[in-house]
Amino acid sequence: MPIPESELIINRDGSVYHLNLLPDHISDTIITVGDPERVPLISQHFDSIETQIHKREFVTHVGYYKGKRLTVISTGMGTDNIDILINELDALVNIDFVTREARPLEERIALRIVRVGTSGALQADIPVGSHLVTEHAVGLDSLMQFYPLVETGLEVEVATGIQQSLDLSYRPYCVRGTDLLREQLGAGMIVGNTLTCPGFYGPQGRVLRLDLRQPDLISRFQNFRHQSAEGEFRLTNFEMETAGYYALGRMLGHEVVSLNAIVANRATGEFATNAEVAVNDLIMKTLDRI
Ligand code: R1P
Ligand code: URA
Repeated sequence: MPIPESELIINRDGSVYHLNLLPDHISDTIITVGDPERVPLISQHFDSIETQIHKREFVTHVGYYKGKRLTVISTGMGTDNIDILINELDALVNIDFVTREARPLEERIALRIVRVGTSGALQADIPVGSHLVTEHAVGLDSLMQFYPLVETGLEVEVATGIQQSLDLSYRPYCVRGTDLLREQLGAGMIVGNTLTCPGFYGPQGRVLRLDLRQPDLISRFQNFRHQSAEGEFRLTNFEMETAGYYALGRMLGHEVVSLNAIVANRATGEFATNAEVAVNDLIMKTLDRI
């Protein structure tokens, strides 16, 4: 059955609705960033840039790095944008835009998607300026209320434990990322478990003029532990997108990894004076490993 025009929206020039990209703009490996200004920070290292496109917060540069074709896309902030990003990227490679039919299962294309982002550390032993690769992502956002994500026993246990320790009315979701990509791109980085929050202030325990419903939210995040045969699980850092990537990547069959430059530490109260350096170093590591 063709997918109706209202569900898969294709612009007049044949590009997908929000990303504004054509199937030909998509390389096998895609680097994604939150901040649109981080896209040229990456493409400035390219041998050549063949295409630059933007719509809303989605800025895309396509080019070559040391002879390898790469697409770099910014997403803006939050898992609602990751829902758009991953569904539209998947449509670009796995749905025929003329017939509006999905590729047969045996012909599905798996993308490699590498998020290069910033994040706040929850634990005192994760220094600002360091790089952290996400093993498990826990989503406090509502995206997975709408998809049939299948979680392992351990993932459900962790998510249920976090629900109880935060006294939440809904169960968060927990997803372990793709091991191979994490080992390849995250070599030498701190391996962590990332909490994806539906906001930067209250949901990350920051108080400016509004009080929190749970004044001790940060220490609940910091003190959460889950023991299993695989060892002790703790939350290491938080940001606003990774769990959406890991969950949608699993369901659609794409390999995804989240690399994080730690710019703040909520245990020590520091913000990195060298945040730009940490982000630039992470960009160079990513480009050279990809
Ligand atoms: C908040 O400042 C933003 O920074 C982090 C968070 O996930 C959120 O998007 O990531 P990026 O630096 O990739 O945007
Ligand atoms: N991004 C976040 O979402 N939180 C932080 O503390 C730092 C970066």
